[in-house]
Amino acid sequence: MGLVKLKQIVVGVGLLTVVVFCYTMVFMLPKTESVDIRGFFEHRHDTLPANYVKPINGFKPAETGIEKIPPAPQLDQHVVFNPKDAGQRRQFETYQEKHENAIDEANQVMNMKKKIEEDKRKVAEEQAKEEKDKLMEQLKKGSSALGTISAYDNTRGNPTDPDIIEKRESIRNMMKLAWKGYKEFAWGANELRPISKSRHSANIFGSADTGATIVDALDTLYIMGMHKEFKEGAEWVMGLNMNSRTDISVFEVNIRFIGGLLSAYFLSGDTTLLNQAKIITDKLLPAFNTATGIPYALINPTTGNVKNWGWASGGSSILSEFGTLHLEFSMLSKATGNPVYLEKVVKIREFLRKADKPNGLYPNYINPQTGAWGQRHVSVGALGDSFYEYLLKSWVLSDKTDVVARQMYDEAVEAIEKHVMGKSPGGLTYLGEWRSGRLEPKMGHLTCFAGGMFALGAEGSKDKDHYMKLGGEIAHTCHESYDRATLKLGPEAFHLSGGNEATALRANEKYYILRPEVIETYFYMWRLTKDPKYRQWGWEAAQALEKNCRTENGYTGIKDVYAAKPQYDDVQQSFFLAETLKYLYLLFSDDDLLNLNEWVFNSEAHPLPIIKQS
Ligand code: DMJ
Repeated sequence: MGLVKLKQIVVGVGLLTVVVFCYTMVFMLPKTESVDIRGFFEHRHDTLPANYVKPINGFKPAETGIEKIPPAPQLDQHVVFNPKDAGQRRQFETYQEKHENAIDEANQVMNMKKKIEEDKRKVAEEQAKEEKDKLMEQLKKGSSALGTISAYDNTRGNPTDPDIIEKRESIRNMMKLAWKGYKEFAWGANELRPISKSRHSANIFGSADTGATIVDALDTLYIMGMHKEFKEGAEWVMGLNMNSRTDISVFEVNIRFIGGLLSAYFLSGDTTLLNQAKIITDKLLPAFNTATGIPYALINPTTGNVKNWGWASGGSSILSEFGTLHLEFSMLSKATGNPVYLEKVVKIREFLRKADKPNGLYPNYINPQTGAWGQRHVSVGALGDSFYEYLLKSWVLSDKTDVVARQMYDEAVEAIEKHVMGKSPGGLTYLGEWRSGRLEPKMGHLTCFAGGMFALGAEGSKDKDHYMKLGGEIAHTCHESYDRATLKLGPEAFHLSGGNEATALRANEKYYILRPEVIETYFYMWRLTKDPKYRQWGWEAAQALEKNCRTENGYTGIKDVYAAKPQYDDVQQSFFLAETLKYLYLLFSDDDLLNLNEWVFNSEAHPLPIIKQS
């Protein structure tokens, strides 16, 4: 069918070429002594009055008193048309005939063009349909190696305290607005611009419309009981094709898409979501073909070409990216029964375990072919963060059987405490940026997730109280960064020295892009300590979001948390729906909703079930 249409297009293009040629030839006819027939193309006259004066080049309109014709452009030679002159009349009629023929031909060209466009559209539609049908077939095939998963009961964890019920309901309403705006103005795009009411994407997602917000939001919609919205999102996902013609980020696709689809599968029991996760993961696999097994950061899913970010130290891969795959890949192997995904991440882990580590620390950059570390920069924030998170969570997800991961986590945290952690003059505990032995007293918003991580890792550590305390201290520092800002939302980065404690200094540190990390830490601290201040702090953040980031059609980031009034960045990040709102909602739910003894949240807050070993 596709071939027949292709032939039609070729014939069409041929015909179009002939017609355009004829048409051009008419235009190229030589100008006669007195008449330029090109003028005919500008005015069409079906009936001529007896004393009609043709306004064509070379004829000067006569003032007849009966009809005034707009004057033709002034030329050197002017001829008054005399309708009684048979010769002139014949000449005129010949031109008129040519004119009409040319118009007919022009119409034919237009029709032909329309037809070609129409045919092209049909071919594209058929191709898309064929691809979608093929995808649907694949999605329906293959059952889960875990057997039937029954749908999760989202009504668990309903609070009973009327104040908490009300707060939880307002978080749900925030989700409703975020989803509604996205659906209305950016459906299928990666993200929404709520103010300009338009579509947004970032380079991490590549060139295609891959609905990052839909995939990221599915599980949040599910647990909030927004079933109609979940269904429309899940249906859209059935047609999702990672067919970008430019590079996509292996890490981002993993945490948002593969993680999001796996979660939605485990909550709803819909196997097509699992199969979609598998199809997308398979597209990433060429990135892992390196000497060390450490993947490249970027892959073009159309060509299979791979590379690293141009800015990453000497062509390195990044720790927080290749170190944040273990949960999803190991779960995918469990659910599909195919070991290939687990093999990939175990190889990465083994390489890192055996590598020489300066002061027991993991630098952020490594060359995936030589295995050599790049710049000696260590961070528990940007470029490092979720690597540490995934060591701990791999152990939790494996029902505490992955002891290698736990040991690597414990050793890494010990080194972090020794070299990357500091106390500000005002007594705030922070995690800074370590560069070749020097600790910079500056902490990123991203680093604030670590409060929750320390608290989660306390159980099973050598000193539970110590790590719970550390979690609380990081939560406190990060809360200070919110509290000291005019708009009560935290900056992207803040300093902890010289009278600038927990505040940003430079303009490029002052923005807030709806990030979740601080609220994530409040959530873990609340679940693990039950200290009401964490709910209080979470509520303060929710109110600040309502006041400063809410717009008529969704939520936006802001450019300066110290400004008197918010200036919008006009982007509703997909992680706002995946993480920020989910952690807020869970903060005001009882522990039974996604209980931490049963579920592990990936780096994008997508819950994966702990598969019990006995
Ligand atoms: C999220 O996409 C993930 O949490 C990631 O690991 C880093 N941070 C962003 C949100 O801030």
